[in-house]
Amino acid sequence: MPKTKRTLLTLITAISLAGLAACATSTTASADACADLVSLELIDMRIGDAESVEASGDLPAHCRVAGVIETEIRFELLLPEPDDWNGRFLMGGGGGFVGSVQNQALTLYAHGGGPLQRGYATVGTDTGHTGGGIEASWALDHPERQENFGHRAVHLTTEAAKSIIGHYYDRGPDYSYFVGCSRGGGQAMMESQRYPDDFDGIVAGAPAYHWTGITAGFVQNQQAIYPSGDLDAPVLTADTLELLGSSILAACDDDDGVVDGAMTDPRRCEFTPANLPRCSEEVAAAGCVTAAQLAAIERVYEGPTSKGVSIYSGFNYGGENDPGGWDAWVVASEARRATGVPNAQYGFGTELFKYFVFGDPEWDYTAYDFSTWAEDTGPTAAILNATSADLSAFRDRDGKIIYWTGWSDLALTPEGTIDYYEQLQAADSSASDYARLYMLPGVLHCAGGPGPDRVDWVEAIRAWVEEGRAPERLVASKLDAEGKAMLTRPVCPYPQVAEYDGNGDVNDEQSFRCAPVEWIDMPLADHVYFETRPAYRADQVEIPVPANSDLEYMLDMKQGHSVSYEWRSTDISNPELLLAEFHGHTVRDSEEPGNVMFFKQGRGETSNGYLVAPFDGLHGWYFSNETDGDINITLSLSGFYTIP
Ligand SMILES: [Ca+2]
Repeated sequence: MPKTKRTLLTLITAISLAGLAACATSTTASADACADLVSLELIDMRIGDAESVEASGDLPAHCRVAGVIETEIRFELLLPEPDDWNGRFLMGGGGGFVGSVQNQALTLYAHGGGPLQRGYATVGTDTGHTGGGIEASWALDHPERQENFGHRAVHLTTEAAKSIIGHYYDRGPDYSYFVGCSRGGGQAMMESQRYPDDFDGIVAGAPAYHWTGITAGFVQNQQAIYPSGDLDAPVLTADTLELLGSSILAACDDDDGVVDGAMTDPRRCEFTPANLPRCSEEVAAAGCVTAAQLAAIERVYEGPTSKGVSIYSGFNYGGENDPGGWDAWVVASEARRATGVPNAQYGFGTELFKYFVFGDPEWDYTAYDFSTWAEDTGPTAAILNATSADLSAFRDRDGKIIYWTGWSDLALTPEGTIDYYEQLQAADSSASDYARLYMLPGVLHCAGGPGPDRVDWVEAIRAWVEEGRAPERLVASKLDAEGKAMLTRPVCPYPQVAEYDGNGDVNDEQSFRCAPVEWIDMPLADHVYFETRPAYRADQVEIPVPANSDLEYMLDMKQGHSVSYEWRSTDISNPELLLAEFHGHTVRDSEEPGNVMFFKQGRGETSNGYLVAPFDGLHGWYFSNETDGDINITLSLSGFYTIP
């Protein structure tokens, strides 16, 4: 059971709870109790409006509370009638830069029934500013708003909502949940990392958790597609997308045994853009690509770089010619170009760099070479990114978290979500006890695409938290125009995939089983390590670490190479005084700091794990022996590496 939490929003004066409790079954009484909420005063919060809303259509009667935290964090809380309340609290996230009160529990996560129909009290927030979803001028020179958007607003709204729930029902929620997709998925991850006490269960869909990495990709894609800044002259056209998408599906759709416009795992598709027909004399035309078009296409799949080093994952095959895919996110229709924001990657990428990173509305994306990307984006990353793989506090309070992403997402890279999940597993080998990932084939950003996109994530996380039923096999549906399921598929915990039995109805999930993947060589291998792959090896290394000293032991690894390891110290008097940081950095040929990435940090006498090197460089351990005695560390290694 969740513990009762102390809240920041301390009660000053409250409405008469005795009267409320006695009359809770009366609609009139609950209407009065609802209206009385406007007199509830909490520190740094005021309720502007509280009104009873009568039942209409599918929506049951409820109390709607609108309030403001501090000066400009707005929220709206919907409270079921006391007799209808299921004792639970469900917060929904928002999309893009938010900017209006949004609650994705009422929209994207209403499959299987909206929160009020199910009896949840539910809240959403505008994250502390007003504006359009792809518009960030509100952040200019406004660090408070940046922090509110980055993480504070969701947390403070959670605390405010719990306080109001406590006063309205005379008790706090038994369980609290957060669901979100896109920006909302990033909010979900931020909560798990920064405010682990807020929620018992969290669902992070297509999470925008690495803002500085993903927007680097957005801007580099736009540099390739709109190199001069002329929005009337995109390098890629609808003809290119049609050629690209149909070529990929022709090559790979039936790899999974079902021709359905989707790939079970697009990383296994052996299509190569360089093999597309080339246009003669570099004149763009339907049915072929020019050199510039090919370069732009490869940029989108390969992801952004800084000084030649990969800094974030690229996108996967899928969604090239689906409405809501490349046209909306990567390239543009003519109508969209006329708005000045040709596509959403252009909008989010340029707005983030203008208003968060550089504080310069005139910043020109065409002129930025990303060589100082890490330094330039550091302060923004500290506010917006939710990249910590340390979920120990969330785990220790019995929290559960689900991640999911559509394989055809062109907003947040599918492999970005996978990267984070693999980091979690590298940091804690039992991470799947409390964290699971689900990849949805043929699904675009949060919804849409040829693949089934409707999953009752709310019920999945509830059952896991409250009944200990870890989601082993969920079911996704695709609805027809009448809202009837026309296609169902199992949704399997990563890295399992839904495997067709070869003869059943391909539209029925019963014809599929969740099967482990037998990995074939990944596309990454073609680019990185096939030619130069070192032999598999295993070593046992003894590393003496003298008293009160530190040292590094590093392996030379290429991107995509893997290593399994276990180290154990002997002769240590107090394991808490041995600090170990498993990390990697690019090879430094000067005093430049280079790129550093931490995989696992902690104290203790032993650790083990697995790493797929995210970039070429030195990967290994920093050990700091803070005791007064010499110790020895025995390190066992196996995999693909060299010892420099
Ligand atoms: Ca297929």
